[in-house]
Amino acid sequence: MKPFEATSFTLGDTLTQEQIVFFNNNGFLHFKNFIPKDIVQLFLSEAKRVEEFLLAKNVEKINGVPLKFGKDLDGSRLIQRLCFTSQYSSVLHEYLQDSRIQNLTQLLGGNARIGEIEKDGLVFNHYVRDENSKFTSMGWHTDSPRDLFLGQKINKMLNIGTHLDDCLQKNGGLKVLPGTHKQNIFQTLFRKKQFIDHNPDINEVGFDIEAGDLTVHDGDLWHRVEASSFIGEKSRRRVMYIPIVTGKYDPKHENSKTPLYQRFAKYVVK
Ligand SMILES: O=C(O)CCC(=O)C(=O)O
Ligand SMILES: [Fe+2]
Repeated sequence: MKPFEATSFTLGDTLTQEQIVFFNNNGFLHFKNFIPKDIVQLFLSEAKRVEEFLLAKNVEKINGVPLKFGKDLDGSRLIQRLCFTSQYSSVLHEYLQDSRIQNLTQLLGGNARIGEIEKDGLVFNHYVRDENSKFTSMGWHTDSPRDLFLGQKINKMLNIGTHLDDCLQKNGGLKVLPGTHKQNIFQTLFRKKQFIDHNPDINEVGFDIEAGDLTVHDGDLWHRVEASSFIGEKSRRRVMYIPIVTGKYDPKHENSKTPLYQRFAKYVVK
């Protein structure tokens, strides 16, 4: 593979031809300043409000999907992976109706749609690193095979990340392997040990992320989250993901069963 040229774009109301070509070749896109800083603050406070509500109610699962709990730097309880967040926030629900987000479905075409109540809905990930924190990184994985555990074939999907903290690539964060979305199913499943392998790859590409940036990655693209090089407050990294899904409409509800992989996730996702 030749050295990768890092490129970021600006997202207008529709994708440009250049952006579509970049996505088809590489399996991801990085858009700068998708939302302004005051909206970043608004989303952070909404997520905090939802988190406090769920903690107060001792909610452990939403629509069958377990929440991931941890401890913040001050020892207080933290939800480190919150799902279906927009179900509890009209602000975040409104955000998902943004025409620029809706128009990203054109990358997949067909019946591609924002999966607000499918899969895990709007996921809010909260990483922070100190001596007590376990959720600092995520091993190499692809997002699409989770369908297999739901008894379905793998459908094309994308994950859209709204980044709410700054994170320069030299300090960790999301790393991807460009082009690995164009592989056979065997490679999608087994190129690396899903979630277990945390080793850097010479071909991995990182992002200089500013709060308010947006990333899009193909569900078949190999990616990982590298732990922050900082300890404490500077390591804090909050990012929301919403899937764009295809295939049969499959909404989750209160009585949805917990998928098998999520019952065991705590043993492998470090
Ligand atoms: O935190 C990130 O940027 C990526 C998280 C991720 O890959 C996942 O939740 O599947
Ligand atoms: Fe992922």
